[in-house]
Amino acid sequence: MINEKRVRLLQKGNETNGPIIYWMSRDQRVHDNWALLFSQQIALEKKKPLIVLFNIVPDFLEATIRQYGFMLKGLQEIDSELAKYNIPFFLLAGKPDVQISEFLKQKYGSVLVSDFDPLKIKRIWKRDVAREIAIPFYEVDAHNIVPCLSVSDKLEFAAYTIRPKIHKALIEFMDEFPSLKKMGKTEIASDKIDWVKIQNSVKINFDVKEVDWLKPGETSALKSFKYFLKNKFENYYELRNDPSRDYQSNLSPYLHFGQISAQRVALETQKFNGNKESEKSFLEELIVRKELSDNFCYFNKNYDSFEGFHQWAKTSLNEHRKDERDFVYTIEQFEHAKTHEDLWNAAQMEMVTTGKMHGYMRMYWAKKILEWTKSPEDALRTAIYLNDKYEIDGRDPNGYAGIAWSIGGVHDRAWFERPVYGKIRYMNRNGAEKKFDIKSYIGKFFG
Ligand code: FAD
Ligand code: FO1
Repeated sequence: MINEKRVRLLQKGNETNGPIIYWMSRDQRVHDNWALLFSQQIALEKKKPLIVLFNIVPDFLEATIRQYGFMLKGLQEIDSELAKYNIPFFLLAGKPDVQISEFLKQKYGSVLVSDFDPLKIKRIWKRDVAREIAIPFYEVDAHNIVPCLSVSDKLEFAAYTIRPKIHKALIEFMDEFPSLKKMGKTEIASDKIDWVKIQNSVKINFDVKEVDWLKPGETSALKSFKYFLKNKFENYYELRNDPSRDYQSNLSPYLHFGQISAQRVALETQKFNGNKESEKSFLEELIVRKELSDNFCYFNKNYDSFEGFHQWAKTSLNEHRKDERDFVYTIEQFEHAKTHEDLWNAAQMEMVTTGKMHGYMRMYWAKKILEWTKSPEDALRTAIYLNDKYEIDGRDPNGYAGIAWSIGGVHDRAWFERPVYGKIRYMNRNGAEKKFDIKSYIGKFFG
């Protein structure tokens, strides 16, 4: 049975005797998906068919073909995997409130289930859909191990405040997943989806090319994770912050699109029983840091603006608005890696060419944008725009929280005061030089 703390009734309503419908969005996977398992649980209880649908919007937060291509290939795999369980899959395209309400009427849907997402755009989608329907509408947190709304009912200050709350709750929520059951034959035939037509129908930027070093989809996500455990996990602890080496897990694109469950990753990491230091720091990132980002985006509606910073940071940054900037660059100069600094340019080129900048360099990259723009607002706009355009894992709560940490000291503490930064933590090139071989990193991406 699904822990009911994962489930929230968004809106009451009157059930019809039609199918149970799971509107998949954030958690794009068939296995280890609490929202799908919950939908199946009620379908079996009520002896009703189960349908899964996904609605494509043509323009999601600056996303380009790099992200849509990754996502659509993952959805294609879902379509064929669900067929093995007699669960019809439908792909809609357009405004969610129009598409979903239309579909529910057409299919005579009796209950709607969605998955949890703290981003404003998703909450607006759900609000608009709820207005159009009169059947029960649930939301299931399938993304977090400890459901976001169970961890805390308020904005957490930092990792050290949320960590004990998460660790205390892990016992209850780190349970093994039940497997998805095969449904009985249904007369509801899913459409034959023309994936090429869909990919060409989205009006997005096709200049940011898809990447080929990371294969999209649920099967590749699990393979990639097993590879990480076997070949990198041992040294993750001491090498994860070295951008000149490749010792991060590279799971963030898969986690962002929900093609792998963080809970599955945590369960398998514990079973693997590898290097204990690596396990501690990996699970800290995967559970505490990641869930802190959902908490930040859910409870702070200004997660993507200056307003979202703590008072101490706003006051301090305001006091240094007039400070002389040694360099000021436009978005285009940043985008085309045309700054005076080879290390920063290399980080930009890593993101543009691979779609995934190393985690350590993301902090450095964003902080230098604060240093080389006219205002913190300009810095935020630049960082979010570039991050969401080029990172495969962009448009994610982790990104908004990471950028707010770097530019606005969110989840961080005040640092020694200095020009432009005020009390926001400073990072500089010789700090980087002490940590890793910057020549080899620059040579790789800006040689
Ligand atoms: P690993 O080190 O293998 O970590 C495993 C998982 O833990 C990650 O996939 C992620 O889910 C989580 N995690 C790791 N570090 C963090 C962190 N600092 N905050 C929250 N969760 C974390 N992450 C994104 O998913 N999308 C983004 O757009 C994004 N933009 C960022 C921008 C800036 C300026 C900063 C400072 C950080 C950003 N991050 C973002 C967080 C972090 O850098 C990435 O999650 C991480 O580098 C992803 O690589 P990985 O999965 O190989 O990491
Ligand atoms: N979610 C959807 O339900 N429909 C979409 O068309 C869609 C497009 C999309 C493109 C890029 C991207 O990074 C995310 C996208 N998402 C879409 C949202 C995604 O499923 C995640 O839920 C959120 O971005 C993470 O919170």
